[in-house]
Amino acid sequence: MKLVFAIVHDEDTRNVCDELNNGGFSVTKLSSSGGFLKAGNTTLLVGVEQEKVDDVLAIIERESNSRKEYVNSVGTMNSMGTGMFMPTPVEVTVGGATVFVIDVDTFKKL
Ligand code: 2BA
Repeated sequence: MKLVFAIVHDEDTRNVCDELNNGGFSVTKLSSSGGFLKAGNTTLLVGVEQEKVDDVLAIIERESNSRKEYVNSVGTMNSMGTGMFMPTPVEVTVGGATVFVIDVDTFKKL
């Protein structure tokens, strides 16, 4: 058995979860946030038999979009020479999903 960790954009979470459920997969949703942008995202946990991992990844890929977001860098000193640093927005591409697949030692429902 495998455990799929998928970090998805909040706006994609509903579609990803719905399609995983429609495909017969159970999902646990955790609220998370990215260390770089400090923005909310969602971490999904999907426990699945090894032969079904590709099906899970295909659904996550299909339902996850990439987006441009902006983060303020420290910036450069302004041209007026007043010694003030102006924050400069830097564009980053977020997503689609970031996925980790790990081996599960034991899976039990007690
Ligand atoms: P964040 O850490 O908020 O990162 C958002 C986006 O910012 C990243 O998109 C990437 O394009 C950019 N970015 C991240 N760290 C950077 C850095 N040190 N320098 C320049 N740009 C940087 P994604 O790569 O699509 O990642 C989306 C979210 O997935 C991340 O949010 C984080 O929550 C998670 N993630 C990505 N890679 C990860 C990893 N190796 N381990 C754990 N979580 C990861």
